Amino acid sequence: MTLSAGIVGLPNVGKTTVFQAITGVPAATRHANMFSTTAPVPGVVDVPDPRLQQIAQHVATKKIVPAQMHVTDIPALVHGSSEGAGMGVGFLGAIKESDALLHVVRCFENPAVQNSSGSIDPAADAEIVELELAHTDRATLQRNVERVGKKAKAGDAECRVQLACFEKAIAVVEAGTMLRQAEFTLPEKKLLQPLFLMTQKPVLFLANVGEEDRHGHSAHVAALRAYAERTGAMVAHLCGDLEAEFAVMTPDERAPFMAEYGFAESGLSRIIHTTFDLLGLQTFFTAGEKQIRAWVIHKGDTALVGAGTIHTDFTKKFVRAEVFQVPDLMQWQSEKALREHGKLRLEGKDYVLRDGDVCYFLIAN
Ligand SMILES: Nc1nc2c(ncn2[C@@H]2O[C@H](COP(=O)(O)OP(=O)(O)O)[C@@H](O)[C@H]2O)c(=O)[nH]1
Ligand SMILES: [Mg+2]
Repeated sequence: MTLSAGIVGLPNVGKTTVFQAITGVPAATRHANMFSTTAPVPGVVDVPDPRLQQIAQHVATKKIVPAQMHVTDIPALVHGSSEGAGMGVGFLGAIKESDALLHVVRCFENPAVQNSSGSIDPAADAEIVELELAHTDRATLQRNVERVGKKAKAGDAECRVQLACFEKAIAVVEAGTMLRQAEFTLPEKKLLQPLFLMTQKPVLFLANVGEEDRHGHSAHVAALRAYAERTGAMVAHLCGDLEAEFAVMTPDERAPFMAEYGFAESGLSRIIHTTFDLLGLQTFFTAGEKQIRAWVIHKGDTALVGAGTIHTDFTKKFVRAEVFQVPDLMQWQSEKALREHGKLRLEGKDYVLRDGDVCYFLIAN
């Protein structure tokens, strides 16, 4: 599976900067004026995972293939976007297609950068964008209530179930709650899925901090954290300006800068890993002569699902999986030694994969 995240937020909060930091694309369209991004810009990023290199120390291979994440820089939303203000909502499709939203909120002070709301107020800024998304969700739900309502009244059982579900969702939105905060049953989720509701998507707020607050201790970040807690979202801080510079450096160039600024992990890697958590995802690996590769699955997925991620055929022909963990490989240094020390386990199709499992799937001919 591929994971896709859409970057949203008010104008001039650093969305494009964060996009460039994540994708490592050198600055092209960074502007201090508003609405400089007029269409969604897609990008792809390799998911950094040091375990790939660790495996490669002991398994000879031709290439290393990291997991990938799709990221889209989406034009700014403003108050009234859902009614056509600013860039309007013509690009909402890009938001709807995203599995998760990375919502950039300005927490940096810089008088040279125009600010659409007059002052730095992270919670209020976050809310402006979220209310626009909520307005659009409500309109979508209302259209669908009308669509199924008539048939429901005429006695159509399926439409009645849909109607009840859509009305429940409208009540959530009208109570000022994000849909992601509401409990929906699995059947309800299935009914809502085709509507691509935006406030149902998991949100990671990115507090874009100034260099002086690069560890995210300011009141601005605290305010955003409080907002996120109230609304069922997560928060990560990063300094977009710094990270965008780091992103275009080689690892060797980057290391001394990161040390100087006191960073253990790049903001990019933190964001990607938090997004994985947010979406309930994890990684397993395959390792052989041809390639060492990271695969993305949901937490709780079985070996059979994992095999199916590699090739749909594998699901039909699955025999068993040989599984070991990266730290064991680091200790014993070869597959042979893992086998001898009982660290290479044989698992059936119902085995629940753990994050960091290295798997070899035996497939029937
Ligand atoms: N001081 C400071 N300026 C930033 C930071 N992030 C972005 N900016 C500046 O804010 C302006 C708008 O950034 P941009 O990424 O184009 O914002 P967007 O409209 O949300 O895409 C640019 O001039 C950036 O250099 C930051 O972390 N600190
Ligand atoms: Mg932009």
